[in-house]
Amino acid sequence: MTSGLLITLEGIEGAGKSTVARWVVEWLGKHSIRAHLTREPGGTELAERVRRIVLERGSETVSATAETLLMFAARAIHLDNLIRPALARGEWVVCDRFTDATRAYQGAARGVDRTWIEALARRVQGDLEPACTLLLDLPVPVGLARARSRQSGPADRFEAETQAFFEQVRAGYLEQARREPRRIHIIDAAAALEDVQRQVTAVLARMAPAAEGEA
Ligand code: Z5A
Repeated sequence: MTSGLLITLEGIEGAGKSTVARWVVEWLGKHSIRAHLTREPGGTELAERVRRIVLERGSETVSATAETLLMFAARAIHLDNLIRPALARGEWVVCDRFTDATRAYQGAARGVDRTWIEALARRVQGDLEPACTLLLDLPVPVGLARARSRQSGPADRFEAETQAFFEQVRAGYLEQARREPRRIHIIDAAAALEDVQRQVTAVLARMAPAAEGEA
């Protein structure tokens, strides 16, 4: 049996990752590819508990170092219990955020040392890398307006961040895409959803042999 592929979606808040991730799983299903939809931080019962710790705005300080370690702790649990077993069964995994989010949020925006992030990534992931990453890119005010129009309840630790913070996140993602142009595909996420889906189809069709000719 051949092993499955890991596809990740990245972008700032409100870029449309969750919407597009659901659509990607449906698209793969129509092409006879079984895919799991999951997210980070989270994805398993235990990793979702870590997610709650890292997102909630409590009274104690959570340093950028602690935040980075929590992201990788959740990722290690997620990899061991969901991602690696699924890939070993030959299934695909569509993951809403992965290590590029740590590079962008903790690295580019919070200033955590990049070498340390890469060392943790190697330790936690080994040689596992996404086969393809869809970077949903759009101007920060557009993403924040989308996210805030839909937000219910109090803002979490990231939702409470400033526009300047998200500009650094976006710049961090675009820098990573320049470093890895073969893996990271920039999608114009400011476009209407049908156009975003068309751009994503062009990428997926190159990965899913059954869908050749559809792009
Ligand atoms: N984080 C981190 O710091 N380090 C890490 O390593 C990881 C994560 C893994 C939780 O992530 C936080 O964790 C995240 C970074 C941090 N915080 N932030 N920011 P999350 O993914 O759960 O949270 P999020 O980015 O805030 O998700 P989101 O706001 O739900 O954004 P989204 O998934 O990209 O958007 P969406 O829900 O699909 O769409 C938003 C709205 O726009 C919705 O009403 C859609 O119907 C609409 N939409 C979507 N596409 C379109 C188009 N094309 N046109 C018009 N409207 C659209």
